Formats: sequence, structure tokens, C-alpha cells
Amino acid sequence: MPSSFQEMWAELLPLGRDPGSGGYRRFAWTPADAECRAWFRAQAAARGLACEVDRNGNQWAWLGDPAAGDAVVTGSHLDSVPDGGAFDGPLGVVSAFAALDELRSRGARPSRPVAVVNFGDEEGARFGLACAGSRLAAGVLTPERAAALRDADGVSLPQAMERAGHDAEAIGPDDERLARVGVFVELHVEQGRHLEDTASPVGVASSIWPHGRWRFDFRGEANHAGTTRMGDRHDPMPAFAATVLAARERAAAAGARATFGKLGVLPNGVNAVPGLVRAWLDARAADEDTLGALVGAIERAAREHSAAEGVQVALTRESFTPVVDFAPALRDELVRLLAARRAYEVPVLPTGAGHDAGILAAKVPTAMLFVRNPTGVSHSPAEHAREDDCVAGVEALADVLEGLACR
Ligand code: HGY
Ligand code: MN
Ligand code: MN
Repeated sequence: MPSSFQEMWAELLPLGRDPGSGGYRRFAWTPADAECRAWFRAQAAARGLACEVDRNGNQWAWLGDPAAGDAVVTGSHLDSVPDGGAFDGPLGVVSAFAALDELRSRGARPSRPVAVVNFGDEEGARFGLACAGSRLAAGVLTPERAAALRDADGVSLPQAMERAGHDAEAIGPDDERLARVGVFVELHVEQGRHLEDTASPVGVASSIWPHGRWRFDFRGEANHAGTTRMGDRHDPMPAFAATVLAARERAAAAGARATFGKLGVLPNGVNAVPGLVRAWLDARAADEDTLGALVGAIERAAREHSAAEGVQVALTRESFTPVVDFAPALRDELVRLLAARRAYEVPVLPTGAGHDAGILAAKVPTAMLFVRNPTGVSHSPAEHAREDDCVAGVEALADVLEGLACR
């Protein structure tokens, strides 16, 4: 293990960690996010890399001249889901700096600019839209729509950026910056157990499942829990509960995923029949037809159960990310580069998790490396990767950067 990895990891570990849960709450444009960004700047400075923040709040650390173009870029994100793990995102950023250190110790001399990037607000935990930083840069999220995104306190994304000291006037497509990127490689902890079932610490991504987020508003009539007869109620909760069960059944039958993981209830009183249940569905499948059919079936179930309970239901699609098939030529090149140096097989695997690499793939050649996760658990404090697998990840990333940038 390059000692720099352990040092960086140890410095980052306490930032934004909740002492109660042990999970991370590194939400975009909060003080915890600012601490992570300061950490990134310090790592860039320690290596003499020029650090810049782009118009959408993404951080870049440059080795070589950014304006030269055709850069080899690597990195990931530092923000987290509520009570997230230590690895989802940070492993890619720490490994990126460590891989640059490894290149230096190998005496490798890049002939192309190399950059480490920290994309802002990848998880969308605060404003509801994942990969906001890369979506803005790629023009997939417009500044107008970004201005309409609000956190739980009603603060908009641009307002939060301004409050954190970023000029949000300038947010929007960043073709000029993306045009400097010749290739982007994101290393990420695997969010599943595929690699654990193999002898390989590192794999290469083939594709990202299409996925999206849908908001369901079940509206009924708030009333007294003790005096309202069961037959007189317009209670959105049973309609919601039946929809959750339908979603589980349909997703299991389709080999897909459906999750209601976030919920708001009004008035949210123990002794009140709710007037509103607002629930967010995260749905994913291997292909868009299956996903469309799944969400359609869940919507039909929600409507049927709502009608039976005498409540209204409204559906809003808050985000959708189409299937991403990573460029086969680049993917194969990564496999070749690793196979030439490493003794293990290099599995090529799809993922159901979203990534900035998936957003960038529409604009630049993009690839991903996955590092083995012994339990597969992610988006939880229990998320883990073994230290020797993290070392293998750094070495693999260094192999890839050397192969791409030093020829
Ligand atoms: O939600 C996701 O798939 C990702 O981890 N942002
Ligand atoms: Mn994540
Ligand atoms: Mn991630």
C-alpha cells in the first residue's frame, strides 16, 4: 500500500461522520462537504497540482497543462447518502491521488495532462437529483431546473452553492472543460458481491442499468385516530403500503429493483390519520423496456389501491438516467492493460448503481474500475473493502493511467 493512501484515508475518515450512526452525512454544499473540499485542495497542493473549481462546483487537480487537451482524468465524488459508508465515492478520489503517487514512484512520465476530479453532489441526497455536478457540466441538467431543486428547508441548489461561497450565476453546460478530457476513468467500490465470488480484487464495468426516481403523492384526509371509524377514512397510508408490496413483487418477478427508501407523512402525528404520504420510488432494471413496464405496473397498483381507499395519487418523475454501455474499445483496453500486469482475471460486470462516469459517457470516452466489496453492502456504514483490495485498486488504476497517459 502506498503510505500516502493510508494517510489520505485516515485524514478523510472523520470528516462528516455522524458519531451516533457511524455513517457519513456529507451532503452537497454543507460544512461537511466544505471540509471534504478543503481536504481535496490540500491533497492537490501537497502534490503541486493546480486545483480549480469549475462553474458547476466540481473540483479538478491538474498534473500538466489543462489547456493542452486530451487529458486522462480520474476521480469520483466525496459526498454521501444519509448515513453512507466510507468507500462510495471517496475510494475513487483517494485512489486517484494514490495512483498519481504510484506513477511518480514508478518514474512514469505522462505525455498527456492528467487530472483528479471530485464531482459535486453525486448522491443527490440534499436536492433529490443524483450526479448534479456532472449533469450540469454535461448539459443534462439545465440551470433553470437546478434552480427549482430544493432541499428539505426550501433552499435551492444555487442558493446553497452561493452560501458555500460558489458563484452560482455561472452554472450550466461546460463544453469547453469537457472538451479537455480525452478519457475519464472512475474507480469505485463495488456495490454488490460479484467480485467476492471470484478470485479478482478488481473488475471493469460493462454498463450501468437504466434507473430513475419517481415521487408518489398519496393524498387523503387528515382526521382523528380515535374517533374516525375505519370505514369513514380516506387514509393514504394503506394505499402506500399496498403499493410498496406490489413494487417488491413486480421487481422480484422482473429481476429488477424497486425501493421506497424515503418517506414524508403529514401531519406525521401518532394520533392522526395522515392527510398526505409522499414517497419516493427508486427503480432500476437491466433494460429500459423492463424498467418502463415495472414503473407502469407500480403506478397501476398505486392507482388501484388509492381508489379502493378513497384517496388520490399523483406521480412525478424526478429523474431518469438511460442505460449506459461503456465504450467497448476503452473497456477492452482497460482489461488488456490489467491483464498484461496482473495475475488475476479481470471480470467485466454491469452495475445497478449510478455514477458520474455514466453521465460523462455521453460526452467523452469513459470507463470504470470496481474494487471488491466482501459483503456487497453499500449506502450503509457497513460498506467495506479490504485493505489489500484497495491496494490492488490503486495499482490497477496506476496501470490504466500509465497505459493511457504515458505512451
Ligand atoms: O444511487 C446510486 O446509484 C449512486 O450510488 N449514486
Ligand atoms: Mn452511492
Ligand atoms: Mn458513488
